[in-house]
Amino acid sequence: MKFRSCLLPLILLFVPAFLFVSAPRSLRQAADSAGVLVGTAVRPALLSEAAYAGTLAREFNLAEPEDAMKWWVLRAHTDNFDFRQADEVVRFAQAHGMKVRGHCLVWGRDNPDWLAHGHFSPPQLAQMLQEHITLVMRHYAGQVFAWDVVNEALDENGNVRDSIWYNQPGIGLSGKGTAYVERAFRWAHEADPKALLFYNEAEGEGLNRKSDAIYALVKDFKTRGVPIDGVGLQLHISSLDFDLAGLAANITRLAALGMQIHITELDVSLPVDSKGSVIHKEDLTRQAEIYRGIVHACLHSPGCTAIQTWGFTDKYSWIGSHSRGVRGQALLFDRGYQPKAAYSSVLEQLMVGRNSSR
Ligand code: 9MR
Repeated sequence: MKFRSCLLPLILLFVPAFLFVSAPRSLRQAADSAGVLVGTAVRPALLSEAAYAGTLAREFNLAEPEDAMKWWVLRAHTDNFDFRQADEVVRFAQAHGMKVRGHCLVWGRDNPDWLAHGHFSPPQLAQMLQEHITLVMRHYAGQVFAWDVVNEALDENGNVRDSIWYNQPGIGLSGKGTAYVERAFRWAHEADPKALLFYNEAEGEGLNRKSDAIYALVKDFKTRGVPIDGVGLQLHISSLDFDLAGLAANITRLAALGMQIHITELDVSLPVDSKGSVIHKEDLTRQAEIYRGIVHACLHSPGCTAIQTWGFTDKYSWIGSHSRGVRGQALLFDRGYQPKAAYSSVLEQLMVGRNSSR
């Protein structure tokens, strides 16, 4: 007895400390240690589903309303703002210690009919847009820490897209390239000087004409003192040959301009059959490797401060209807909320953390 009681402290002294440090049990625990945000798009109507709400709160420290802060939800009717759905997401996030990203204040697509077909003049549109940016950002001041101010303003060649805000008829800056984007960022900064302001874009993640144009936009804005804090790289991936090296190089060059980079809408869709099951089982392994590579590319750059997926369960994703059911299974959890191989690879890579060559 006496012998055993002497031995115990000795054994404890030599057992390596890491055996007592439990491994992270969720993405958000691992992300907190790595010093990065891990987030997801959220649909408020689903918060009443226990598995949805439980998984969201357990795994993520960042939430972004998938649609609830868009014009077509906030302003379905001309003259009143309806913040109810977006407020639900914000309340849920606050109750669970999550940050909130806002998406999006200016987008040429998916605007309510009264706006898109209202035949407003440029001065009217300018006034409406400034009012929108101001009222929405002030409503969420101190609650939404970062905003996608302008979404998808560029086409695949890097030219400014035709849109109601640019040139159809525009807010008075038609034909002046990114001047309307600049105006929106200046209004946003006036509305909430503390919020981080992002330009969010699709298919400009690797090195291509569009990402060159984003780079030029940011460089121009920085040089002239236009308030911009970051670039959102959406990363809706549908090719299993995704160019990770190009992504890493793009993140590096944007960070060198002083930008924060947020990965904002990550999903990796796979071919599925009519029942929604993956056609090639091995795709799930490749998908997991792509997710791992993206987390690695983000953590490798101190400028990359958030990794967010566009939903988290394959039960609910925009991919199904968008692809007419031929693609799916793009997210980290399956339709029964079970973690997939992609989940494990994201968790493992978050545990590796920053400053690693692995
Ligand atoms: O996933 C979103 C879907 O529910 C909406 O119907 C659609 C139109 O508002 O927008 C989808 O999200 C888009 C995001 O806002 C911007 N980048 C592309 C996303 C997928 O289309």
